Amino acid sequence: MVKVGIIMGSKSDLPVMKEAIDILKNFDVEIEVDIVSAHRTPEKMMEYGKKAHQKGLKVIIAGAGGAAHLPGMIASFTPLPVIGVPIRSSNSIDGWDSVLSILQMPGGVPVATVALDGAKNAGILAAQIVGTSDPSILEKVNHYKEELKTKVINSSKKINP
Ligand code: RP5
Repeated sequence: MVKVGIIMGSKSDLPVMKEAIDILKNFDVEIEVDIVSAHRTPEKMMEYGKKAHQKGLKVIIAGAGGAAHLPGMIASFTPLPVIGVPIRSSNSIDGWDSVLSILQMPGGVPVATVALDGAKNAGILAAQIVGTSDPSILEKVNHYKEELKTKVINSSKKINP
């Protein structure tokens, strides 16, 4: 069953959002991926936001750049947690516009905003959310954390043999 919906405002966002896709596939989390534009397909965005929880999704990752309204607007329609990925897109001044558009949500409508182009962390966070009710995913996240630890310990040993 598909657990995580990954949407983005344009196909030009895909090279960044692919990092979320790849890490979730690595965790064996089932995903669906689509292009949904807040400004260019507003009806599709509304439909997606309203129906996401009925399809069984547990969390939505939404990426957008520039005047990045997609994550916040999706959050306004869905009861699911939304993770926003600000993207340094071709229409972004320097990335700050994307970050602030997603981060500065009004009280009552949260979007869990990751770093600029931080789609990998969005994927990990989504896996962690799914893992709260799926022990096999939780175990994979734990294993991933162990790998991170081992890499640092091995680097340290190389410097201080
Ligand atoms: C945003 O505008 C999209 O999310 C994308 O980051 C940016 C540029 O879109 P394109 O002009 O490349 O389609 O809405």
